[in-house]
Amino acid sequence: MKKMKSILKISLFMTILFQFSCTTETPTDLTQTAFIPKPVSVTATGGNFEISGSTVIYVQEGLQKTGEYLAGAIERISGFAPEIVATKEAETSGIYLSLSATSPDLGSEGYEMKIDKKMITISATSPAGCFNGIQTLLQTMPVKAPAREKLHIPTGEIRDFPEYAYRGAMLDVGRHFFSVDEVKQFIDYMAMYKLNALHIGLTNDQGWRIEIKSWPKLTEIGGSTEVGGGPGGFYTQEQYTELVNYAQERNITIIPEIDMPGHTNAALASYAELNCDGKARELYTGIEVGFSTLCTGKEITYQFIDDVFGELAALTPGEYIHIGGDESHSTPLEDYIPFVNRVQQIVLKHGKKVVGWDEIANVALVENSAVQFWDNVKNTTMALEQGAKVVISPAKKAYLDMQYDSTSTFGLHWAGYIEVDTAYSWEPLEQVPGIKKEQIVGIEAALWTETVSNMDEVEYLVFPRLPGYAEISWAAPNTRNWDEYKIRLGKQNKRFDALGIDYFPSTRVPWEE
Ligand code: TNX
Repeated sequence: MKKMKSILKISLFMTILFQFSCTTETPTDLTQTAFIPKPVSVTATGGNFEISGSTVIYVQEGLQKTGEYLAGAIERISGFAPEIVATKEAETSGIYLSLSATSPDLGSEGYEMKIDKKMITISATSPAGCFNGIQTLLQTMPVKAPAREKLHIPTGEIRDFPEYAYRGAMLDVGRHFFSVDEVKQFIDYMAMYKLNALHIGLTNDQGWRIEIKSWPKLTEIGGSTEVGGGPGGFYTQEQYTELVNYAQERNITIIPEIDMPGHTNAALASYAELNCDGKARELYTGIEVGFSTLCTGKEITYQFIDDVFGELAALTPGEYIHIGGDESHSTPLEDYIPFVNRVQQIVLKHGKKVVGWDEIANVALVENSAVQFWDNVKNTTMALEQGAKVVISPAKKAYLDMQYDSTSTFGLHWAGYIEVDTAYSWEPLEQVPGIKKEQIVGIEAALWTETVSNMDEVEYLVFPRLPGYAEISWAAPNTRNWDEYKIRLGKQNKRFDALGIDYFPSTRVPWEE
């Protein structure tokens, strides 16, 4: 009887132990991970690599920051804080970040990852490639694991590189202001999906958001409100630099836009002399477009632009400055053309390349310019004829501010409704007749913020469409297919929930139970 009891006890203990150890599944098939964007190739070898309190991250020279990023992420997930060790040798255990990759097709942002039972090696030709590999690795882990519970990474191999060099998102902080922390959050969301370009719309009719020391009223007055009449806000140059650096540490270049000659009411309200009639405009908090213009015939206008771009260029490590140029309905074409001509020269003078909305193709573009296709195929074709490159951002497909459907809470629908499948199922090469892949810099999904004023609302429009745009810019066309993608996307809901992301629960996606 006593023996019976102890057998019962042992078996009860075993059951509890078994159940306890099975609370988190141990994944063993790397090919079953719902990676977004989809890697070029994934093979599985059926085992596991364990991340525990003793896991070390070895980094080759030049990868200290990249290693710190990975260590920080692992700590947030598991509570384990991996030690980072600089190394010159090829390692045999732990996680090893290396710049020893040689395969030329990896390019500057590709990577190879080998996961076996003792070791994970991510190798690339640049820190950017390693960073991308890290994002892939993080997708094999939960967003949040029980504290100090070992993480199990399925073994296998991944080879991966992007289709397009420029993989962008745009955030309009002119219509509604978003704080430094909110923009950092946006940057983190981009980094999760290997996006590498944040185009930030720093000025618009409703607000001027970047401190310009030589023209202080731009932010004092022009930064003081936003759509709906809220308090607005702006970034000091120090804060802006903090954003630039935060982005850079995540392989993201910030492309600042100062929109002109239209979309300039905030500047025109700040300085009377920028208006042709010498009278300051009232601040504007509505959502109309096309009513404002800088005074293209006044010399002070160009002094102003020179000062603004001078200060901005000094804050910008990236190669491009975005000059806007869109919807200048109050600027006659005969004024618009010489104006954009001079603005291009000012950008060049400050050592930057020009990018602008497709309307700027009406002007003789300077060398190395890029044009952002958003609406007008004719303009974009003119840009191509001039030898410019194109960023593909068709409003009908890639505008994150378009509503999903007629019931959507936030967003506009002037370019149509963009459900999650529509957002995913299009091809950059088919947007402009005759365009060749070499003429495309990449793609960009734009979030205009007339209708959204906080991160919950931003998340509703951005998720779950952003991962799809990331896949379009990363994965080759013949590997993309909605029916297969939607399964992977459906598996992201737990991640979104764990991250506190208020996504739109589209019924077209088979969300996991
Ligand atoms: C068009 S796209 C605009 C923006 C608006 C947006 C709203 C572009 C270059 N201009 O000014 O915010 O539509 O969807």
